[in-house]
Amino acid sequence: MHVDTYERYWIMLTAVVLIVFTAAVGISGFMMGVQVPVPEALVNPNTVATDPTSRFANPGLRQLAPNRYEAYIRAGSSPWKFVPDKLEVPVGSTVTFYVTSVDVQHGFKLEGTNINVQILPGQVSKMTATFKTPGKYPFICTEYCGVGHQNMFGELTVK
Ligand SMILES: [Cu+2]
Repeated sequence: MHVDTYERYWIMLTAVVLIVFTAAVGISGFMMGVQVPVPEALVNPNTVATDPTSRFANPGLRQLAPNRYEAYIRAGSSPWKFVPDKLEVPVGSTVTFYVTSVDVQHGFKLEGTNINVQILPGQVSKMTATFKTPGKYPFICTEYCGVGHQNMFGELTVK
């Protein structure tokens, strides 16, 4: 089969670009630990803050084992804030975050980690990070959610 020289070059270039992009996705996804947030659970956003059987009714940090924590965080816009907005764990801790919204779409970005996720009402987003360096790790809402959006921030202290 005869293929024109220039056409063959373009086919080869296309193959190289495909290989480079596939490698980039593989490297970022597997080697750099990109977390694709999956809906961990579905909840009723109207009752999740008050239902006594919901972990979000009494949010905050819970220790599961030495250096192993889970953090339940509620995002909401009346008023605009994360509950709780202050967390503290010892150095070396691995923390699994469960975040949900009680009203509109919010975001949750934890500086210094690869956690950056949209927070949807009715859905629980789960992400995990290990904190080997002491310091302050601010978290913010990354999704414009109303006139008080700029007030939605908090801080995780590692010491
Ligand atoms: Cu928000």
